[in-house]
Amino acid sequence: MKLAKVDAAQLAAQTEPLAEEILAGLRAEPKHIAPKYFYDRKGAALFDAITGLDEYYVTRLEAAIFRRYRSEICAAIGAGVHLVEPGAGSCEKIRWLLPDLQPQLYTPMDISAEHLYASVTRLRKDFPSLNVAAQVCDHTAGLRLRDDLPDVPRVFFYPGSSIGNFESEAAVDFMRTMRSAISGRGGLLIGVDTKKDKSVLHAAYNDRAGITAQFNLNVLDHLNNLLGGDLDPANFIHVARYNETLGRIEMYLQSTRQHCAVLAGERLEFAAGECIHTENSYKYYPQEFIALAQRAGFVPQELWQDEQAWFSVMYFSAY
Ligand code: AVJ
Repeated sequence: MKLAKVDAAQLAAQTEPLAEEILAGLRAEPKHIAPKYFYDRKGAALFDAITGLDEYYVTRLEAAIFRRYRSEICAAIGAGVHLVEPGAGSCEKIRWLLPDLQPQLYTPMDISAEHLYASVTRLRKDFPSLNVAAQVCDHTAGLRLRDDLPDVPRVFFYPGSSIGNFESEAAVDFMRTMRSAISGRGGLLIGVDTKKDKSVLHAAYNDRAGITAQFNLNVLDHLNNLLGGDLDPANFIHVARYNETLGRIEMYLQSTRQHCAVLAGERLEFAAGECIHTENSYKYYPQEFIALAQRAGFVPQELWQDEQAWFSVMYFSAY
């Protein structure tokens, strides 16, 4: 099967820096920046470093679950599917399923064309018989699937508890969007972080080496580069706390002093102690998450967890 590359115009339209969106968030009260802006080249590298931290159990446990239950997971999905991975980034996690799972086609999606094509090149080298049709797409703004894709069962792969970045209602909406992109047999394989002791969560987002702090602060450099600006990371500190009521980690950049900055030609004022909300990371008990997926039209099939039930991998079918 040969599929043409994404054309340049489509690519440009989808990756255009969203100055208005970003400025609207920084004019708002409280100020906020969407977590997708963490991932410039440096941010992606910092996130990779986070996944290797002792305190960040998320990636380690998810990988262990996939190692231990790979054959069950592949059996639940079945062979010959079209696997679609929104926000695939480095395309590392699909390797957990290969070569056991024999998809007909793999569609990694990412907001960064550069990152995506580099990842796909590496993947093709290691799995030359895998059909890959990559797609540049900001999946938080809607799924754009090409219409020249084969008519085989479509299975979405959304690992890493990326779903935790959405507010719960938005998570249902996003799952509904995936659900409606499945026409026949198909499903959703998803990794979800679980509610657990507050101290464990706190440590995972406040690591001793300060990598999460660097990751959070880097968003300012990314915005400066993207839009032209002088947001100074030295004026902010990293704050991450678990909001028990809402069941989510909240990350902020807190201004340590009153100051002004310019971004995309606009003057922004920061009071001493003022926070920019940069990320939510929702945690769900499996039953809570299953209820959300059901509201999106998915049917629960399987649940795999580590021994401590700190992380969950779930498979839902579309029917
Ligand atoms: C990629 C959204 C799953 O919420 O744990 C890690 C991002 N932020 N440390 C998470 C993140 C700070 C991560 N997700």
